[in-house]
Amino acid sequence: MATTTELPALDPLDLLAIDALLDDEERAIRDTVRQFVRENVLPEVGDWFEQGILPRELIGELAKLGLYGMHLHGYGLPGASAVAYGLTCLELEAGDAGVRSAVSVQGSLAMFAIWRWGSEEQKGRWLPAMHTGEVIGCFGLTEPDAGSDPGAMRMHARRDGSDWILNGAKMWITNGTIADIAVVWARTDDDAIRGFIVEQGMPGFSAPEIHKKLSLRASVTSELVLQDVRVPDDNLLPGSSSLRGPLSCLNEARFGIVFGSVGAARACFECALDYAKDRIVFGKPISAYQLTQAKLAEMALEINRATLVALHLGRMKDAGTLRPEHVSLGKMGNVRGAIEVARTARTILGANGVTLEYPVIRHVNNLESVLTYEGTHEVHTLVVGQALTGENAFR
Ligand code: TGC
Ligand code: FAD
Repeated sequence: MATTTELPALDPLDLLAIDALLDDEERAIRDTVRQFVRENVLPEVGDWFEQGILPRELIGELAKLGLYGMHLHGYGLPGASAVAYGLTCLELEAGDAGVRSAVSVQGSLAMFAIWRWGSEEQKGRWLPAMHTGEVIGCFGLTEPDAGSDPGAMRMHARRDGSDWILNGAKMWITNGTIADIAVVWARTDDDAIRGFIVEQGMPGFSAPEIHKKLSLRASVTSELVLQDVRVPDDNLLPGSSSLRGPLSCLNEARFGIVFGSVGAARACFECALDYAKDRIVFGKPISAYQLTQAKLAEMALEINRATLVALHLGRMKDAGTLRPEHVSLGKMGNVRGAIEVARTARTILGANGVTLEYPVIRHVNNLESVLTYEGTHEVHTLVVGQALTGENAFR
């Protein structure tokens, strides 16, 4: 083994030198997004969170960077690797989960649904415009009475000549109010579950914003209300007729969260480490106390573990060997770990841990949504449990 004097210096923010496992292109994309977040998100995101807004201009800036649908190919889309997309999610969520959500929902949910299950005509019409941010999409699966169990959905689509008539409501839909199109999943009379592209302005369709959230405040969350909305058959996604359709899209967005949650954890760790070195209590920086060092060591351990898991899953996705069960394991572990890191960071900051002057409480609150959306911790636990035992314990 080389002596420590021959080895490169330790980087506290990359203790295991995981950076060396990335290639030049992955590093370049990561650095570009990190710089963007430093310049365009971090200076203002505390105010956005306080005001409960996500500025429209930011949505345009993310498009200019080419992030919407960046991991999809064809139709003028970049076709970046899964790892590059994951690192992008990580850097965006180091800014704020709401910003990562904007990119996840557009690229991994709305665009992916059309890319995977749409007709050639739909793909050509919508995907290029969604990549440039000209068209914003949302993804409506959850309903007031059907969240973890989307098979219980009540949204109904009935055939009427060459059209469909949709009735029902979706709940907790990211970007609903600002979206130009909504991918809405509905049950048809043959008991199939099908996806429809519902366009803003179609009579009977409204998307009121949900207020009073104390989490993911820098993100628009909405209800989708459909009352006798007439949708032409051309807007039916022809490729999917069961829950497999929407669930396949969730795999994509969940994958982004496996990486994204590491970003939130890293941001909290970085803040807590700096704070601990500067904060003098009982005559010494709190970083000099064993209890603080134990907290920092546990945080570093978790972040390095979670980064390696994310990278491993990313490599598997690029190799075509990633299964939904792998994504569930990654989402479960990395979001839980990020919450532990964020809450520990909050304790290191003392009272400053509860103000938006620092990023930590924002991430703590955001991670409560991340724990719940894209499949709750319990749902992923049962997916993994079923993979281990062969027993379905959902029902
Ligand atoms: P089940 O009978 O197991 O399966 C029905 C059909 O779906 C297939 N399938 C999958 N296909 C692809 N990927 C997956 N992960 C799949 N899981 C199941 C399955 O093979 C079957 O196919 P087929 O061809 O035989 O019809 O379905 P179930 O009703 O028992 O439900 C299973 C369960 C509970 C795991 C699933 O429904 C689930 O994942 N529930 C959680 C719902 C959820 O995650 N919702 C998220 C909404 S979107 C969101 O939160 C966006 S947040 C904003 C952001 O991302 O930033
Ligand atoms: P429920 O399903 O009612 O679950 C309540 C509790 O019961 C949870 O703890 C759950 O884990 C537990 N539970 C459920 N089933 C079982 C079981 N079998 N065994 C043990 N425990 C169980 N949805 C979309 O479609 N599109 C979006 O863009 C979107 N964006 C969102 C943005 C935000 C900010 C939030 C908070 C949510 C968003 N969602 C979106 C909705 C999200 O996906 C759902 O909230 C989530 O799937 C859980 O559904 P629920 O809230 O109805 O909880």
